Amino acid sequence: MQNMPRNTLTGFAADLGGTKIAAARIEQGVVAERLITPTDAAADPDAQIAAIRTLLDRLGHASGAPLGVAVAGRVDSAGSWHAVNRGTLPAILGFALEQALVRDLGAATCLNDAAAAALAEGLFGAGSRSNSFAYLTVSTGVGGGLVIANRLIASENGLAGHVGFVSSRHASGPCGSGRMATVESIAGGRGIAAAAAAAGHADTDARAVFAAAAKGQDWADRIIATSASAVATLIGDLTAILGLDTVAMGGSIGLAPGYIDRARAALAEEPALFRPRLVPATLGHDAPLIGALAAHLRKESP
Ligand code: ADP
Ligand code: BMX
Repeated sequence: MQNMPRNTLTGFAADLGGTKIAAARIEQGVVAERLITPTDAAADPDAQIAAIRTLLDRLGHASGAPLGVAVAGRVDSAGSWHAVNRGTLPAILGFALEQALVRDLGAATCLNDAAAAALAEGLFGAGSRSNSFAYLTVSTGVGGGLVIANRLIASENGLAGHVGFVSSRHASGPCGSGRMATVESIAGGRGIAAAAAAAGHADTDARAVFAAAAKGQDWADRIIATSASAVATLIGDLTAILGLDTVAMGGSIGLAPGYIDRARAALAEEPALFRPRLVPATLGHDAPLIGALAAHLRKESP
């Protein structure tokens, strides 16, 4: 990607996902301080901005300081924010996010969380030497960002890269996007929790399913194996479309111990041509934060 020295990144970033909001003060490309709070998934956009602002205030953000904001959901070219999965963020139905951030915080750029992470990994991480790169987050949902021939793929409606909404032979139920049997509906955190409930374990989130699998519980192990298989099939499909050479995995599920090994084992069943290099995100949980600030600074001085 276009050269941007990592040490030129100084400012603030926020990352609003379906489960948690993270905010950070970034100095010379490194997260110097980070705060995390749970997402109130049902909250309206003004309340979401207020939650971000509370964290930024505590980090010493002053109006007009460089700020990148990564959010779950699509952000269109006018800076409006829409949930694609209405089950995850039901009150985000088209809101002028960039305008509101600039009004409340002085300066900001916003983009999808997985797109931000893909940008960061493409510039500074696992994708920096790749010609055809995908970042996948397995978290509340399954998100994606694509960096092909050194460009982050974007569409005017902000939907490009939403790879979690691809159909999956591992899935069968409805998805909050309105589609049926998507990768996200079986492999993401909400899908894992739904599978646990269907197996008789109500009120069990994905983290608890991983804990049960670690204790040797078969029902939990099967659910995680299905998630990893669905993600591996998605990687094979994306490779057929885009000729991927490298995929980086992020998100609390993607980075959970053992998950990437399961995905690699499932990917090993694909023919070699459909098997890109699969690695954990080099920047780990910092990727969306670093990418959001990078997007802002690139926009300010392209
Ligand atoms: P967000 O989706 O808000 O970006 P995360 O990347 O933390 O947030 O993903 C949230 C999902 O990850 C939830 O479904 C949660 O249960 C699950 N999770 C969080 N921590 C872990 C963990 N240590 N192991 C497995 N799953 C986890
Ligand atoms: C969903 C979708 C994406 C997002 C991805 C990861 C919504 C609300 N979210 O596919 O926009 O990038 O989840 O988000 O439509 P996270 O909440 O898992 O971090």
